[in-house]
Amino acid sequence: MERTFLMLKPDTVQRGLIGKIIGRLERRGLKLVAMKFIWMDRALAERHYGEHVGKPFYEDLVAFITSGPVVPMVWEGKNIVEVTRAIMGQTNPVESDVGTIRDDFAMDLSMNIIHGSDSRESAKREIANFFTKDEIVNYTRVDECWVYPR
Ligand code: IDP
Ligand code: MG
Repeated sequence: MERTFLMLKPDTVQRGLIGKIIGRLERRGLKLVAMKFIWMDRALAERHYGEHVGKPFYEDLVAFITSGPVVPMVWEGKNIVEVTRAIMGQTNPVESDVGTIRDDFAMDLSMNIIHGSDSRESAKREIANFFTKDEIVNYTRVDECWVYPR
């Protein structure tokens, strides 16, 4: 199984959408293996968004992600990066495919509900920014045999 890093952004928390978004991931058959509820400080935000340093939207991005609590999570599943990027939709909700999370819940590029790693390499790095190995839980979901054929 592969893992990815997903994070519900401050807009999701403030709009009371945490349960709705997590529910969509759960019902797809993806497995939650770690989760926190935190208010990120600037240092963590800079580490998380390091790839965007120097871009015109960088300061606004860091200000937004530190503007309230967030829900960082690790999810597990086959092809998890591809599957979660597809469920999330395009970065800009205006361009997101109908039925994706960003299409269903967001109206603006800067408040687009959810972060998700874009490759296995970034997933590894991003997970390590937020979780220690001990904080990731290994378990079997009872319905796994009805999600993936043996
Ligand atoms: P992603 O979240 O779909 O992976 P990235 O390109 O990694 O998109 O950008 C990180 C976040 O920065 C986006 O989710 C979005 O909220 C914000 N962002 C990206 N491009 C712009 C922009 O051109 N203007 C304002 N915010 C942007
Ligand atoms: Mg990204």
